[in-house]
Amino acid sequence: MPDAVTETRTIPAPHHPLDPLTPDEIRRASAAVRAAHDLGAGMMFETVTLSEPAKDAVRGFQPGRPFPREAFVCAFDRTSGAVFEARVDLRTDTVVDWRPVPGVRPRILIDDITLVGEVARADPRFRAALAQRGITDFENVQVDPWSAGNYGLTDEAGRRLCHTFCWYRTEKNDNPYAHPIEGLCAVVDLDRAEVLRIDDYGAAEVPMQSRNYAARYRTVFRDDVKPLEIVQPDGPSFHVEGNEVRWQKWRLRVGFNAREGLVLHAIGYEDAGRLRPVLHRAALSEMVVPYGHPGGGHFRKNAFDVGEYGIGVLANSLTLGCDCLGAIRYFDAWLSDSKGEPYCIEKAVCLHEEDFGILWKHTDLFTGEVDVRRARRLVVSSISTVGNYEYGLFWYFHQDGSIHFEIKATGILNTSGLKPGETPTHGTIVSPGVYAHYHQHIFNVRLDVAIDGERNRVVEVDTVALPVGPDNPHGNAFTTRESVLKSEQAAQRNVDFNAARFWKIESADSRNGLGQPTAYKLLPLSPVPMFSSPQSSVAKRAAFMSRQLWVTAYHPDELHAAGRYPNQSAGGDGLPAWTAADRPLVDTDLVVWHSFGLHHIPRPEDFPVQPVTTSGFALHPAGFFDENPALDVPPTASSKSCCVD
Ligand SMILES: [Cu+2]
Repeated sequence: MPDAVTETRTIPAPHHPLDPLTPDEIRRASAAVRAAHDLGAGMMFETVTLSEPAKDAVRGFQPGRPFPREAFVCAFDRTSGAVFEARVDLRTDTVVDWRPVPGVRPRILIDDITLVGEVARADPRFRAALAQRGITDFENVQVDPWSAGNYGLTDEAGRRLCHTFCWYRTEKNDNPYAHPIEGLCAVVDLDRAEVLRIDDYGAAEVPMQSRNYAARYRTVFRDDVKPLEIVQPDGPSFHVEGNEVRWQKWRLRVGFNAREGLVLHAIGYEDAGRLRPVLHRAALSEMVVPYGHPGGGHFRKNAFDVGEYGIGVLANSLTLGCDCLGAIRYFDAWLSDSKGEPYCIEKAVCLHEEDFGILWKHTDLFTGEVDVRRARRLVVSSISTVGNYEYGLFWYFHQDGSIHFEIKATGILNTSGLKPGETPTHGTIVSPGVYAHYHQHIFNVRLDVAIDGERNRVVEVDTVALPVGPDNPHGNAFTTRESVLKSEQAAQRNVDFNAARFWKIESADSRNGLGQPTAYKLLPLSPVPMFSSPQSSVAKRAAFMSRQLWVTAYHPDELHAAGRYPNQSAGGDGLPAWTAADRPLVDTDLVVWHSFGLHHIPRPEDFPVQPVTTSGFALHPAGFFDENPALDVPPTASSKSCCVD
């Protein structure tokens, strides 16, 4: 049995400048905007979220003292398509900034997701195309709303759209992705609630073999799985106050918003009584899933699940004993609906500890003395369902000072029907007639670094084999070459396998006891090359995927790697636009952006539900400490017997 939940509700009052907006603040912010700038019956709220305070305000915060509090609001008028941004001072409930944002599209909203299917299924042209495919029970057709991208089509210009693909369910709980309805795409105008166009690329027979994974469909389970219980009789080792988490020497704050989902702030390490900053802010900034099939409507499949849908909006309510084991602290997420009203995703974020094997060990070969420590890690996680896929966002904090970020991808492959006579050159057949296209999941994480303070530099470290010669007569010599990345253009870098390349983020002001700059190294554990042509629409819109490393000079408005409004964007926003200025990067306040991901050539084993596949990166202290910082981790009761004192 899992241990009891320690606490489930987030305290509904802001205690710190970085706390997410409370339900009352969401309501007051949208009311203030509506009172000052009512857009009428077509007014929709894309976002009502914390306008994060300046770093000075965070640093100057003193508990119990008043602090600045502002909301960022994005609203639009669905009758005209006009988009506006506002800032609301929540101390006075007044709109302090209101500006139109021309030429952009807001995110696809929850309202749109249900609307798209209803509109498509009711359209006579869509019904006729289904009937041609032998389907007349239209209520069993699932229509997935996909972001439309931007392909320069004149009839799509100026509209807020979804592109769609559809599947068939034989019954309510059937896995529809076993039954793709190939070649039929409706383009839906979200604001007019009508089908703009039907793109019929030609039918294929709908595969009808059921491929269900849910327990309700299984009669046989393996019978040799005995209970494995996580027991923490004295409770967890973390302490939570509001949104602040203290775990051993780590300190951090948990945040959450509709777009990025889980956001961590003020990550620091307590070292000899001194709190040493590591990261000011860390979050998944953007992601894109480009598919590699050129035909049908499939060239349009490249969802930006953060910026186009909001990975936070799509977060699950987590369940003890299923998603999370042990002594758990959950955080609820309060978001705004399209009317500006608050709603809660209960238990959206899970905080817990995990056993993590061996922390360190040595057996003295000559005396036989053994010393070993068990490792545990602190896990802060959330899981979002984006259509057919699930993405788990997992931040891990380790006792040796390292941080690890992992994305767990699971859920169901996006499928299509194999056309008659089609050679499967862009995907894998995972069921008779069912084709899962090659694709990638490329993520970009934004790391507002603060290694021992704001003044940092990024150093690229390559390992170089030295030529055989007088200084290397045996050919065994290799050394490292370090290059400071001096400006934003020079800091657009890729991994180099042959150089075992990594990047160090160094403090300009702090040195360890050995005289070295204190630093963390970014280890790119899951680099993926881009396979989309640089000329393609998706490559222009998701330029972040072309480089594994970008570094920018800190600017508070630069949060999203593909820009604030990637939905239907033409491209060029975000990192390529900001770095065009080629700002200097040495010994200043920096933001490190790391692109990584999953290169997904589907396997039959990924269907009908995909086992978790992981990708991520690590931040390891590299001279941040003078020695292994985990020497003081005590032997656990179970490992004491392995240690000779
Ligand atoms: Cu995939």
